[in-house]
Amino acid sequence: MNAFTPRILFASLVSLLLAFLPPQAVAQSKTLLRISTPAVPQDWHAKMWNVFKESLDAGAPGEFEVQIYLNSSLFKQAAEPAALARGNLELSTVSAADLSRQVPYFSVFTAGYVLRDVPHQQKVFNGPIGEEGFKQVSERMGIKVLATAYLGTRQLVLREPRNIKTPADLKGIKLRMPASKEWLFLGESLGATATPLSFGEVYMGLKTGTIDAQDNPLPTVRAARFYEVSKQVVLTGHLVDALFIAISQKTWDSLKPAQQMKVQQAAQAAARFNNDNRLQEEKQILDFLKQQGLSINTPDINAFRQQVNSAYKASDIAKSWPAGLLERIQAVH
Ligand code: KDO
Repeated sequence: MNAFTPRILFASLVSLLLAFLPPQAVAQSKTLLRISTPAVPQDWHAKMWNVFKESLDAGAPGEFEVQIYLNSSLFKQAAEPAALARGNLELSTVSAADLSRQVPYFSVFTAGYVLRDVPHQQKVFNGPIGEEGFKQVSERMGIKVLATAYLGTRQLVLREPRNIKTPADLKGIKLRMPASKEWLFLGESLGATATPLSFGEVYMGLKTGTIDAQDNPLPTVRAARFYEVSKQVVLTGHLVDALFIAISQKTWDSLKPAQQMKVQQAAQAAARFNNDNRLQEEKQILDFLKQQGLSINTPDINAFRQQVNSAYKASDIAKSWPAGLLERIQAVH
């Protein structure tokens, strides 16, 4: 035993105690809100969390300590919902695929060519359809959805250019998708060979050629610098993608009503910031990608839509959709 041992022991004991205390107790007067996301710093859905923090600091000064963890540095991609449910994490964004395992209602939103465009997406999620789904999420998953952020419209991006007009032209292409049944089915429905990989590994996958392609909204292609290791964009526009800003139900229930209101407002401000900037960027991004040397391929969207629709119709995935939900979504104008 050397002279430092007791001090080290004491420090370890303190960290151990802190780890077992509820987050609220750590900062006595302040409620700790930790945010975990796979988003890279330059992406709008990373930057929106600064807006969340600023809004909360201004609306409820001294009441919250907001800590933002980007690049999946706190929880792995897709591990966030379970962490939120257990109260091990306070805030994150969750995708429709993340929700659909426990709430099949959301599975329909993982399908290609269901949501037409951004106004359609926002109307659906901010109206009775969204309300009904989010209620199920809070009851079954212990997660409260605070706002819907537009992640962008997903396009295919290839490391080597090909002439892609119809789904048949994607045959044999190793298309990276996030690792879940719903995402992989979407990739297969487009005609490609879907390969699961986490977001953090996509850049290297493209660089080394372990994958031929990936799909993401184009602002993310810029933010994560995927354009450096890609040569072609194929404008399939197959998914008008959303991320739901979500808080652990345990955290939410521990807040006073006035604090809940401030948190809700901060989440809405963050979503607005993300949505406005992303939409603006999507309008100009093809110029940027062309300047980076990528070619832009416009495929036969109807051929993709038809193939994707019939693949879903015949699938087990669609069997889990509540009767009439797809038609209700389509009827929103
Ligand atoms: C991705 O892994 O392709 C994806 O776009 C899926 C989304 O649901 C979301 O997890 C997103 O990555 C991350 O936030 C990183 O941008």
